[in-house]
Amino acid sequence: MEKRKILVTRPQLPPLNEFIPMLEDIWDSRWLTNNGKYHEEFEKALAIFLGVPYVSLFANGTLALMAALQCLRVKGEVITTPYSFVATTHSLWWNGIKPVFVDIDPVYGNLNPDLIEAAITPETTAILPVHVYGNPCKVEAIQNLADIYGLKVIYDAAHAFGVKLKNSSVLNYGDLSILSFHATKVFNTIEGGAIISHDLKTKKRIDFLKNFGIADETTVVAPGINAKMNELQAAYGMLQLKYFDTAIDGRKHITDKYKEGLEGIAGIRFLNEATNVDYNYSYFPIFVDELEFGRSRDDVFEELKKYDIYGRRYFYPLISEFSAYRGLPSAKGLDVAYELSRQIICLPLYPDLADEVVETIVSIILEMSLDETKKIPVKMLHQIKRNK
Ligand code: T4K
Repeated sequence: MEKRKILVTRPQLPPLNEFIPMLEDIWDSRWLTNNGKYHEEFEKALAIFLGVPYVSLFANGTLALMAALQCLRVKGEVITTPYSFVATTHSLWWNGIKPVFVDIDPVYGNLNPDLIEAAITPETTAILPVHVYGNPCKVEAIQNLADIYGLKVIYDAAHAFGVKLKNSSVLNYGDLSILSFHATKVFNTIEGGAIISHDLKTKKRIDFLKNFGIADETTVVAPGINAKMNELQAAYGMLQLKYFDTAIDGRKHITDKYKEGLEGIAGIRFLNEATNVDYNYSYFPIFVDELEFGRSRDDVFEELKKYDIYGRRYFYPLISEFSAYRGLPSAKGLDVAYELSRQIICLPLYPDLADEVVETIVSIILEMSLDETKKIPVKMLHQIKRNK
């Protein structure tokens, strides 16, 4: 077993010897940011790689979310999910938009389209769903509602780099999609992000917005922000693209190994793959059903820590439980999201994670499921739950 701590993820880096000549080139050119040559090259290469019409690079995914909302002039209320990273809802807050939380589906944890209609008011202007763990949302149902009610759809696709639905990029759905290239993501540029748009006019507007709204030396067309990706990140991103497919193969291997090991353990659920989706294997979430497993999610989380293995409870607590949002009327009654957030652990997953580590994790969980002496009798757990 590896000696160092096993964290939920470990960033994939390109070979240093391939990066150094690019750094030398940047040093020579003295062109560091503001639409340099690597930026141009990376934007075009990404659009082809992902199979999308237009890419606008960003300094990070959060700024991309904020700019996407600005670009479409989204205001009033936006329907969104409480089961995500806080940046999703923070982007609304920074735009002066009221988040309206809607509960999620119990299997994949994505916004439940069946509950959206009831949350629409005359103030609603958009829907901001998240493809959680890279699992595609019910995009057609969401688009149907958006069409009927005249709403924009912006996908937070921070986890969905490279994911395809029916052989086409999942980023092609909705009005805009945003990506994150943070160090912890399946594809990273250290920090970074992008907006995917479907026409050149929209891309141009996004590009103005991320550069202070500057259209040319004497024209500012909008109160933009500085959200540009620099040349070092873009060059690094070009290299990362070369190794993406191999990284996905490594991730799939680890995922399959987890599934094989955990299959059949009562009370441990993992996500099954749909046949019409090409996955990126960005996370390996498991859901611990305390009643069935006999031990809680936190028991598993703590037990793994004893072996220096650090899963992460993405996403616990819910965004709607944080002080900024818990006073909102929609922060209540999110029963499915609440339940999943108490069951979730994302197990360590990265391309070069050793097989023995996966085997160790599986055996720790298996052992816990068999540990009758420490198990709380199921009957008593039912009692505790009812009394809550
Ligand atoms: N929307 C969604 C749905 C998102 O998940 C995110 C980001 C965003 C929007 C916003 O995109 P960005 O603005 O970030 O581009 C991490 C990431 O910082 C965050 O990007 C990500 N979601 C979120 C799900 O995870 P933390 O607070 O868990 O990060 P941290 O520092 O605890 O790192 C996680 C693990 O990775 C640790 O075990 C350490 C390890 N790690 C981390 C870094 C930075 C490394 O081994 N090396 C590293 O360089 O948020």
